[in-house]
Amino acid sequence: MNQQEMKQAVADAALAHIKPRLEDDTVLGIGTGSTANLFIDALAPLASSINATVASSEASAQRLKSHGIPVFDLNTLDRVDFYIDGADETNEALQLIKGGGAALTREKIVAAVAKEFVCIADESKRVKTLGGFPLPVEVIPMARSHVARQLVKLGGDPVYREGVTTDNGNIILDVFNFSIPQPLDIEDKINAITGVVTNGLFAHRPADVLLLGTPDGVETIL
Ligand code: ABF
Repeated sequence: MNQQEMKQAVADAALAHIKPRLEDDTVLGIGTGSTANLFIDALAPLASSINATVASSEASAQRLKSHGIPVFDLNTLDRVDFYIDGADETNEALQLIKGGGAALTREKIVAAVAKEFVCIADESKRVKTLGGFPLPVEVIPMARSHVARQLVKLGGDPVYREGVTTDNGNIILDVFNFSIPQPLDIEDKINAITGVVTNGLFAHRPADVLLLGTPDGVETIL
């Protein structure tokens, strides 16, 4: 399987993973990105039996609605049963870097609420130590320079993502050259910088299940 086929395979595997547990009142959390898009498209044939979703981005909400799948404001729901989303990197503990698509804050909120976070990714995302992928940090615009200076003190090289405004009206700093052997600690330290909305480390709330696409098929990692 090539990378595209692996993404399709994990999207299909995620559907197979949740389908037997779908009930009339199941709430699905839906992520963002090319792998999540394949999952949204795989859901389309089930549109009439899916009664509630929340989306981690406006783009995913639009895609769901285009298939006739209802999308709700998270505040109108008391829970999310499954959250299905991709990642930019995963380590063996299923701690992730996310946010390459600039949707990290809403992704973190949906993940926080979800009972089960199912991560779908091809094997290029699996690493020993997080940080090869530049870590996205969502920042309030007026704090950009302050936050960048603090990120340098932590040892990274922050770069302003030109031309990107998040769905929340903020900017993204991508932190390059930042190996992250202790993700829990770094997640906390970056979130403690005034002006940071959140960062793309999902260490305190890792995935519960990883469906990993490999050339030989989909591996389920718990
Ligand atoms: C989202 O999609 C992001 O958190 C992550 O940045 C990205 C992964 O994208 P893709 O599936 O296109 O590789 O889940």
